Amino acid sequence: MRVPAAPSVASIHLEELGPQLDDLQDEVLRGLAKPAKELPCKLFYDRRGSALFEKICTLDEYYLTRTETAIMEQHAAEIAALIGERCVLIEYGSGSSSKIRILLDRIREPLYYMPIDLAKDQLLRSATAVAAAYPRLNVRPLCADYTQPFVPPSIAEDAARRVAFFPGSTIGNFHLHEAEGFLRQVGELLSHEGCLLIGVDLKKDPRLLHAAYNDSAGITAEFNLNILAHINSRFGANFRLDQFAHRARYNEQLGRIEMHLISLADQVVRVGESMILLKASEPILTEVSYKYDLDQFAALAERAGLGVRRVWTDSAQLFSVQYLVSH
Ligand code: AVJ
Repeated sequence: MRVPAAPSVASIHLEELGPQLDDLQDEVLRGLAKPAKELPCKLFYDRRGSALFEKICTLDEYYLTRTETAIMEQHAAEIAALIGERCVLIEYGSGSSSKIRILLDRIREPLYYMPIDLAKDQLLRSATAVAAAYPRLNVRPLCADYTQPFVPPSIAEDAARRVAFFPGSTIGNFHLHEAEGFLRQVGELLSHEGCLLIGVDLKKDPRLLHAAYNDSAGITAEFNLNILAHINSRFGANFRLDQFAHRARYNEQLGRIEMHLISLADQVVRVGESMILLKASEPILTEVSYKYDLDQFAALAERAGLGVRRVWTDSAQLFSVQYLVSH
């Protein structure tokens, strides 16, 4: 009788580097205590939020995902040649781990893949799927908040090169000084010979940007409101979702999309042990999404000790994929 092979699911070990529930709740309360209230955008991604984000990525108005994917596919051979053989791939904010497959299909003999994400369930599911699709790859998922300083466990010291992968223009969610700090931290991790492959969204006609963050199906609005449902269930809060409205605007001066939830009434909300007072029309900032010029991003990278070696864009210059090395 044939015994079915043990599923590779069992071999996936997930490493955790915090954050603690209390740390996250403190961050939520600190943001809500500010004169201009804000919430950390990493809290969008509970199970429903991750599913809504995947849906956003398929929308006509949301040009980012399909444009980045097309750029990567078109230049996959060149990217793979730059990366070379026997590398370690470290992905920041791996989500569904779909874009990494474009690289895994082309790179010669990749040794390790370390997807890093805060959304644990999705991380384990996607890492398991990648491990099943690439049986010779060593997949080491890490549940961590990479917006905080952290040292990932050292893996594969025998690898030829460390490759950091940061797609989706998630770098745009950092304020400019934070982006510099983050890039410096990545650069230090890469050491000599390492590289960073990063997706960077570009400045463009504000009407296109407005449409991308105010889609006609209302999925982005649902995604934005869902952060409140997530906070309710995770931290024992009682936000009423029907008492808030989605707003996303492009701030041309600062070159960024600003996504807010607007309070529709004077209201009091409980978060853990704290009471939060909201006035009618008061905004809570839930996300910024910076758009860059190529020169501006190169200057930012320089300040962080990284050099831009190669830039690929689409013909309409909507989006860029960039190859950076540490000096
Ligand atoms: C994947 C985090 C970069 O800012 O465009 C999509 C998230 N927010 N629609 C972005 C998002 C609203 C997205 N990032």
